[in-house]
Amino acid sequence: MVIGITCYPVAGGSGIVATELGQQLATRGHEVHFISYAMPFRLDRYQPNLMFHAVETTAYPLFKFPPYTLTLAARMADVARNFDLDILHMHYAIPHATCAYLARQMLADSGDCQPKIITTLHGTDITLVGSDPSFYDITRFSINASDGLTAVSGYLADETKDVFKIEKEIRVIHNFFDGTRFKPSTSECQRSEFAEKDEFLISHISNFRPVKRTMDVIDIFERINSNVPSKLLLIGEGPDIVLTRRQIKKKGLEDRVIFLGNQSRVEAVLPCADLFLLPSEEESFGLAALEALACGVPVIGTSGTGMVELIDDGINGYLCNVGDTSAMAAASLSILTDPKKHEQFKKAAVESATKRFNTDKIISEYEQYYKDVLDGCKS
Ligand code: GMT
Repeated sequence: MVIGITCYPVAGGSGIVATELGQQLATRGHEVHFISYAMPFRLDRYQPNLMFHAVETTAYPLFKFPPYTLTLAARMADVARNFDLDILHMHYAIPHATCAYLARQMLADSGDCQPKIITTLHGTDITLVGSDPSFYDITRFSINASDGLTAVSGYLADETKDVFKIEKEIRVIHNFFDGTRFKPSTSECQRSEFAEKDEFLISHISNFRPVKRTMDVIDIFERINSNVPSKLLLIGEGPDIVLTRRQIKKKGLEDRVIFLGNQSRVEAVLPCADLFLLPSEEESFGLAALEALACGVPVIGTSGTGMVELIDDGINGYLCNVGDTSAMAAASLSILTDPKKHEQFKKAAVESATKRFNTDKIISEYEQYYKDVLDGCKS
């Protein structure tokens, strides 16, 4: 198949999933065309069957905001026409699904073949951005205009149907991880760079947006550290980073916390950790949590979110109520202070991740879905 993929190219779950999906599809012999304003994060090497088409915006004094969405739609139509795309696969509804719709209308107008549009919903496009009153109608329209819809969890599929009153089928295709990269401790992982032998290493990866509740991460860590000597490894960047640093200083934890900023190869660091914290308010799936599990790191997450689909409470981690940092710290300590339990959780983490979210399984699900949509078995 010939597949066009558009995603946000910056560090973030939806861009990572889209990029790795494209790479895996290209490995399986499909022709993949990425269309975006920058080379996607993690698309860091040449690969046969894989091409990147840059979308350039035009500056003009009249344009207070350069119309990226129009240029993107025009580029999508251009790539579809020149490379005979079968599918335009959009990651994140806003504005990508809308641009794909526009591209398809342009192709129809010029009498060219029109690719099928598949939109993958990732989370905040539905739970935060799309449901904002200013975006609601256009998000709903663009979702309904897609030929196929997938969501990264059952939780998100239900939310989408509920919030947007969508009647179409939404195929659930979970996030996945590359098992050749995300695996338990490798020689590359230099734990001694971050923590002493007798200290626990706690980790958190996110884009430091309010929805991630990084203040809770600090609170949980403070409680853990007051019971057992520990270090906290923070990976990522975002709007709450300043607040987070301030909180760490206020609590006198500066010498206990290590900031690594954005990292393109988190698999080199993650396996060093003893525990992963993701106390998000909303999480449609939690790709970072999955990557931690795959590295043999138990996860403390939040109930009532999509994380219930990967964290088995009391088996490979714990699920606590949003904001209940006391319960999250107690759950963390129950794992860290019991070496036998810790080992069992680590083992279960790898087993559950590998069994349910391995690349082969999930890429085959996407391939099957592409075939279903192309065969007219639309959602
Ligand atoms: O985590 C983020 O806020 C980034 C966001 C994105 O769209 O890049 O991630 C969302 O998509 C990921 C990949 O499907 C999911 O694993 C994340 O759970 C989801 N984030 C939220 O729902 C907050």
